[in-house]
Amino acid sequence: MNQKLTMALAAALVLGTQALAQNKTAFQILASKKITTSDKAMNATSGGKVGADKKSLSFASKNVKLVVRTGPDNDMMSYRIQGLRNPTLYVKPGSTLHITFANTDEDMFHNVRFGANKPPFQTPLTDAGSVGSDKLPHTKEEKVFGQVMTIKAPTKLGTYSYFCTVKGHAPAGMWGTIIVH
Ligand SMILES: [Cu+2]
Repeated sequence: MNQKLTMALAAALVLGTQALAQNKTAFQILASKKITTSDKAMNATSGGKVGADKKSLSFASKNVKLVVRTGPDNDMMSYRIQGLRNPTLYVKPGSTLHITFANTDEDMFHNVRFGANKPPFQTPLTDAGSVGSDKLPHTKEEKVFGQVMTIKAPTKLGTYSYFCTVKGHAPAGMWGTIIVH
């Protein structure tokens, strides 16, 4: 084998290994669809087991249902999941997350993204390296804009985040932790 070919093969091997390593720590989006929903529908439970401190939700099954809405008027820079504020989510490696997200805010755009980003979140925070919803418009009369997504959690154990990439939102508190354990 000539030297050029050997080097090209070695480079390909390195790239392949990196891609594999990235996949293990990355969330992957499998499906996504925009919906319109109602404020009331977004109070549905996610079916997680609430932690003793009421700050976490644990999911034993690898099929995780998450209903994620934005915070109320007096706490707009936050999420609510199963009534909890920015709860820490405990999921199994490689879980399939069936997420319904809706922006129930009356005057701001929001999204929810999942990634390896960690606080403090830099401004501007981009969508690069994370998956999740588009920036969804605020409610219009009774109409609530949402997105239904199927997202695969990383297979590598670790601490990841969910957050809003609208400028200034994550640094202001619009984020939570998701732990793959
Ligand atoms: Cu936001």
